[in-house]
Amino acid sequence: MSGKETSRNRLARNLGATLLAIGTCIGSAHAATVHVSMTAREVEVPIDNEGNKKLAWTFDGHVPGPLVRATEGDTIVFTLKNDPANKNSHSVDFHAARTDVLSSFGPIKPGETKNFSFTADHPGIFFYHCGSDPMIQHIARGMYGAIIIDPKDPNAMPKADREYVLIEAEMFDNPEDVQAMMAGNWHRIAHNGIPFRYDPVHDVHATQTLEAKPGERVRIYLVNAGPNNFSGFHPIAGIWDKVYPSGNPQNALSGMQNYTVAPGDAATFDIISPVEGANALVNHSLRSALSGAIAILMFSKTADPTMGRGDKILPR
Ligand SMILES: [Cu+2]
Repeated sequence: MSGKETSRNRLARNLGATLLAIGTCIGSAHAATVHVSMTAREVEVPIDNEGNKKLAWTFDGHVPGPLVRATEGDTIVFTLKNDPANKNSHSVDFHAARTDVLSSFGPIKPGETKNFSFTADHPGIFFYHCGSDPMIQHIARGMYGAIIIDPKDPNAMPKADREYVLIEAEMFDNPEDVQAMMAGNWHRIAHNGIPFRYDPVHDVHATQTLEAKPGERVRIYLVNAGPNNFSGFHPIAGIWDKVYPSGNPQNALSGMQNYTVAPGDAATFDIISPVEGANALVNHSLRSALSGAIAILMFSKTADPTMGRGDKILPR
């Protein structure tokens, strides 16, 4: 009798442990720890398609900074180093994080390093930037980037055939002139650091377009770095099949001609072309478009298979 109870208890205990293990496994099946490290660097970067350079403040020496990607539920462990050769304090502010602003986002001096971590609780496309004073200048000089948090449910959104990140940002001829930034007196608009970067129509020195095949679902992640300008994002000769404000699959809008992305905001835009030809992706505030915020998306049956995939999601 007691022997039977013992074995029944053991069975129950084992079953309980198994169920607990399965539960833990389901709860963390895709959760990972993602280590991200960046170095603030004050270096010269290209400012146009001709290759002219100017001193910028950057994450890892590029404008924009690295594209960060993780999955909903992941823990992101972030390390920021401020290059000892720099002259200024720098910091990072991840819009994908819920944390303490002072300890996580506070500035560090040249030569210092800091760490913080957060869980990626919300899927979507989020802005990150330096928040050191004056923040308007740290962003205008190039300290910005994008982080994609993929939904943990792979079927939460239609599968994209190609993906492109476009970070729109104002450029100022004199990056020392904080008063011009405060007054909104920008001179050009960049996509991924350079005006007309993907538009050989308006700049003969541009060497790339965004590419896809007719019928493919192309997913554009538009991040508006600002610091001040709004972006009304429209695909000339197309319609956004879906728009997801902040990139969250629960925010789906359909059949949109234009959707406004505020400074510091981002959204996911899906487009499908039934025909070969070009769409021009513009900020339809036309001073912005004609100052650099036009990207050509070419639909052709012979589209470069590497574009919009791997390291060509943010083509440099
Ligand atoms: Cu900075």
